[in-house]
Order: sequence, then C-alpha cells, then structure tokens
Amino acid sequence: MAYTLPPLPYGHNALEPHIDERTVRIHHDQYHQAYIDRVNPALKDTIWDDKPIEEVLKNLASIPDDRRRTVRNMGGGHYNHTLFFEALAPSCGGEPSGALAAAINASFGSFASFKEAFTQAGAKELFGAGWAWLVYNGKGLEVTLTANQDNPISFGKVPLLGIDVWEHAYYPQYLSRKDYFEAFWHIVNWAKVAERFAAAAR
Ligand code: MN3
Repeated sequence: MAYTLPPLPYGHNALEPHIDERTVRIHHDQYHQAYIDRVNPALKDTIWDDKPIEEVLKNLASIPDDRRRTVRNMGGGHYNHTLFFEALAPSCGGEPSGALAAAINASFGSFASFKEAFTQAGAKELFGAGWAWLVYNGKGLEVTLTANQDNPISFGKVPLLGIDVWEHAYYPQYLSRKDYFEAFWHIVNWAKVAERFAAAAR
C-alpha cells in the first residue's frame, strides 16, 4: 500500500502572515510529495510495504541494507512533514493547557523556558538541515534535535511537536531562523500536540 500525500487540514494561504502561501505550496505540494514519491519504491516488495510509516521508522535496522538509507531519508521526510503540517493551524498559538501544560512545567519549569530551550536548540545549536522537537521520553518531556529527515521515533522517543529547520521551510520569507521560530509560535495547534501527548503518556 503506497503512501499518499495527506491533504493540508487548512488552505494554502491559511497560515499567512506567519508562513506565506508560496512557502506552504512549495513545501507541502512539492517537497512532501517528493519524499512520498521516493519512499514508496524503496518499500515496494518488502514486508514493510503495507506498514504504517511509524512502524517502518522504528525498525530501520530491519530494512534491507540497499534500501535503508532511502527509507530513512525519504520515509523520515514523509513522516516528519505529516507531523509538521497537522500540528499547525491558523489563528492558533497561545499556550497549551491541561496535562500537557503541567508536563511542560514539570520538565522545563515554565512554558517560557520551554520556548527558550526549543528556540535555542533549533535556531542556534542545530547546524545544517534538520528538525527541532518536543518529545516524550517515557518519563517526561525534552527538546531534541535530529539531522536531515531523522525522527526521534527511530531513537525510542515520541515526537509531539516538530519544526522543520530546512531552509525550504522558511527561506526566503525569513532570512533568520530566529524570526521563523518567533512566527511559528503563532500557528502551533496545541490541541493536536496535547492529543499526541495523551496518546504517548497513557
Ligand atoms: Mn521540509
């Protein structure tokens, strides 16, 4: 069963002005589609062909040697972009509430400290292309980075919120990662992130 591009849960211009329509069109319709177009043939005729992408990425060591690199990069790209776009929404932002807010406070001290740690990691420490994540590690929450299209799920952690820090995600609308991260907080769908946390921590 080949993967297909999940439709955006909002219009291409819905994240304006924080992420402009042109960036969303290229990022979703072209880049995300391209990862799917490249992972599908790599899984064809393997036992992983009809498995959810999460399961594939948790078992990269079991992928045949000659396909592992493609599956890691392109399958990771498919999964990461699915997580990314579905955790954004127009007119969102604000702060999480309930159990997720409590977990953020327990792990980082406050929501402001979490934002600072996330921005510091993704906008400053990450060298080159990759992702910054809020993850559940089985006990609490942490901020982690992955290079390229790797995903924390391959390293035993559950991704709750990810920001794409490849230049295609923000350039040329934003010339600095810091400005992109500031815009990002206006469009985070915390209800979706809380849903992921509830599923991971139950
Ligand atoms: Mn991307």
